[in-house]
Parts: sequence; structure tokens; C-alpha cells
Amino acid sequence: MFHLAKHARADGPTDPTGTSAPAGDLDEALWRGAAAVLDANWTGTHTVPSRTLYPHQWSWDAAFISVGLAHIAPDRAWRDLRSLFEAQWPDGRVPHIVFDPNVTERDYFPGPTFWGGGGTQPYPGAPPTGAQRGPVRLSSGIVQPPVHALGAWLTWLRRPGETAVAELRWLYPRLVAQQEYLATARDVDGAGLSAIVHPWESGLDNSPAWDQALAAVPADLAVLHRYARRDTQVVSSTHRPTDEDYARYLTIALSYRDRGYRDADLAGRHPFLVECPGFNALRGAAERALARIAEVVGADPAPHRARAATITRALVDRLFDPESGLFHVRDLRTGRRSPARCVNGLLPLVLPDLPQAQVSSLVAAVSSPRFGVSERMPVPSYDRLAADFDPYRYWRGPVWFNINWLLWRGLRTHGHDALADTLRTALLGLVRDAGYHEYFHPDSGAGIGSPAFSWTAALALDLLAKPDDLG
Ligand code: 9WN
Repeated sequence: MFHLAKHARADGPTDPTGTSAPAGDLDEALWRGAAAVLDANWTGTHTVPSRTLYPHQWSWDAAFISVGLAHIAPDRAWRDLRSLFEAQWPDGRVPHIVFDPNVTERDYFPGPTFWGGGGTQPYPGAPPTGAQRGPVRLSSGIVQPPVHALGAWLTWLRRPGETAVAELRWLYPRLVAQQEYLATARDVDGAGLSAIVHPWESGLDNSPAWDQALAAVPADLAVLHRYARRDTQVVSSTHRPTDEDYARYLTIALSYRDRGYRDADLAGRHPFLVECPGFNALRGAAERALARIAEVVGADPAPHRARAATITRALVDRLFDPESGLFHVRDLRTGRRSPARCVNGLLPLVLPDLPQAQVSSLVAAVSSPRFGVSERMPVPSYDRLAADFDPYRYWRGPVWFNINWLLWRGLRTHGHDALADTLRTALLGLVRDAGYHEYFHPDSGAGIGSPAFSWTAALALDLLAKPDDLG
């Protein structure tokens, strides 16, 4: 997982037709600052998460970025989503990284050589690079949470019109194929939830949610001699996964890659297979967004609503723990739910049809000492009372903007407006004091990771705009 790119191609000025900043000097400054981050991270065809750390296009980043661009440059929001979906695989999967051919292999690890196994094909069965369709960009072979239908729907909602309808028409079958892949190839237990085959697929890469399942994967440090880490050359190793965990990440990725990224018989052979409540809640939210998109493009919304309802039911049946009052990940290799209380266990709050009992339980957790929101501090990525809560290490304590933006929407969806407002105040306070960082220290609020991080800026724009219609 890493980088070093220093190339900058900051073209693509903010669209002058973008909605203006909300009233108030401070908000005006925040708004302009956020727009400037997105301008600087625009390459001409897509937005990078960060110029310094993540020089390619990332999947769920693109979705969050579109939510912000919808307010200031909807044309770029559509272009970004197109750029990602142009790299969709024939089986429907949308890769978690789409590599920029102008960035060198040195600039990020694991790069195209790792994911391609040294070959030049973007994926098994793909047309050769440079064939009639134009250059096919190389990609990784794993996925990330499907937030894209929501991003597309919100982009349309903020700026409806003919262009937006045309873009939705182009995207709709691709978004359906993405969901279809997750609902079939990845429904390993046949119980209505998708399994992830790598912690990186969750987007919460180093969360304690994976510890129990990872413990069964051998930590073969020799793999780190074959593949050198880059992350710890750039960021303090105290912020990053341990070498043991990193070796496991590579082992799991190699296992999937070396079997051609096939999903058949995963249960029999793959070392990591987990159902994540965050990933599946976002899949449910995607079906709801697709139902709305279907109405615009003249397709049938009913199957999307039905699938969304099935996902919510399966989440409650399989991943909710009445004792902790949270959703937990389930290891499909052992059938066990992890005891770790992680922020992905709160994300089903985004589902409007979540039963009242679970809504109350999650709202209580959002206000509890474990995750407690205050006007100063949003929700951390992990239980503050856990012995291994770590305020610096990736996804093991720090505050992340995208997760909190989702929770803000979830609280509003269920009518908890006062708590949602407190969370919004805390989020905007963080970026006002620390800038648009990748993540934040859960006590001091100091910015950690990359500065000028795209999804933080994009989602701050949405918070500042505070749209009445959540979509
Ligand atoms: C690996 C880009 C991505 C995010 C992930 C975040 C981090 C990558 C890394 O950065 O992961 O995919 O190199 O650490 O964990 O959620 O999409 O912003």
C-alpha cells in the first residue's frame, strides 16, 4: 500500500458554475480551501486521493469525491466516475485501484507489476493494452465498498439535467453489473451478504476487525524480502501496519492473484473470507440509490428495492450482536463473529429500513464512551475503551472523515438531527483547525497521514452545503 509520487498536474480549475459557498466568512474560507484541494488533485481525467501518498485512482475514494465535486464541478464528478468504470472488469468487479500509466512503479506499492503478476494484461481475459478500445489501464484485482451508485445519485440530485441523465444512462448498467458481481460471486455462504477476500477490500485496511481472521494466516516475513514495503519509508512505522500484518496482507493478495482472481471455490482455498457490516451496508445503500437511478433512466426499480431489503435482513440476522449492540464482522472460515467493536459495526445506520431496535442500539453506541461524539470530536475508528486502541495507527483509533460523513447521513436518515448536527460541527471543526487531512488524532484532532486529502475536502463541501434532501 504505498506511494511516493511527487508529480503534479494541477489543471482543471474549479467549475465557475459551481454553487457558491454557504454564508459566513469562516465557511467561505473552508469552502474555498476544500475546492482548492480538489482542483490540485485533479489530473485531467480523474482525481487522485492525495498527490503525495496515493498517485493513482482509488475506487471508493472516487465515489466520495464525486459527492463533493457535485457541488462545485459536476462535470468532473461524472468524468471521475467514468474513468473508474472504464476499468471495470468483464465480470463486473470494479478494481480498488486503477493505475495511472504516467506514474512510475516506484511511486506506489503494490503497483501494477504486483497485481498483474509481472504480466502486461490488466486482468485475465482482458484485451491487450492498447487494443481498439484505446489504452486499457492496469488495475488491482480486488474491490472496495460500492459507494458509487450513491455518489452518482447525489451528483444527479445536486445538478439534474440532460447531461446528468446521459451520464446516469451510461453508468446504470455498469453499476448494476458491479452489484451483481458482489451479490453472486462474492456471496460465498449463499446467505445474502458479500464476502471480502482481503482486508483492503473493506477500505478500513488495518482495522482490528480483521485481527481474529488474520491470526490464522501465516505471517511469512520472507515475503517482505521479495516485495519491499514503501509505506514505512514515507510515513512513521508507528502509524502503519506491523511487518507481520503486512506480510499477511501480501500473502492473501498473492493467493488470490495466483489463482487468476477467480472466485469459484473460495471457501475451499482462500485464506481470508470475511463478511463486513460496513461493506454490506454500503451495498444495501447502493441498491437503494440504484432504485432511484432506475426511475430516472426508465428501468425497473423494484428488484433493487427487493435486494436492498434482503441485505438489511441478512445483516441483522448474521452480523448483529445483541450483547454488544453493534454489528461485527464474521469470519466465514470459522463461522465466528469477531468480538472487536469497530466503526464498520456502526455503518448499517445508513440503511433507512434498519429495524428500530438496531437503530436505537447504534445511536446509543455513537453517543457512548466507546465512540462518543462531542462538538469537538467525531467518532473514532475503534472502541476507545479497548486495550489496543491506538490514536495513531491506521484505522485502529484515528478519526476518518468518510466514515463520519456516512454516520452523519445515517443519523439524519433516522431523524437524530441534533446528534447529526453535533457530528457535523465536530467534523468541520477538525478541518478548520487541522486542514483537509487523511485522518485525525482522536484526542487532539491533529491531522495525520496525507495533507490535502481529496475525500476529506469533498465531504466537507457536502457538510458545508448541508443539503436538505439527503437523497
Ligand atoms: C490501499 C486511498 C486508500 C483508501 C483506503 C485507505 C488507504 C491504501 C493504502 O488509502 O488504503 O488501498 O495504501 O493504505 O485505507 O480506504 O481508499 O485513499
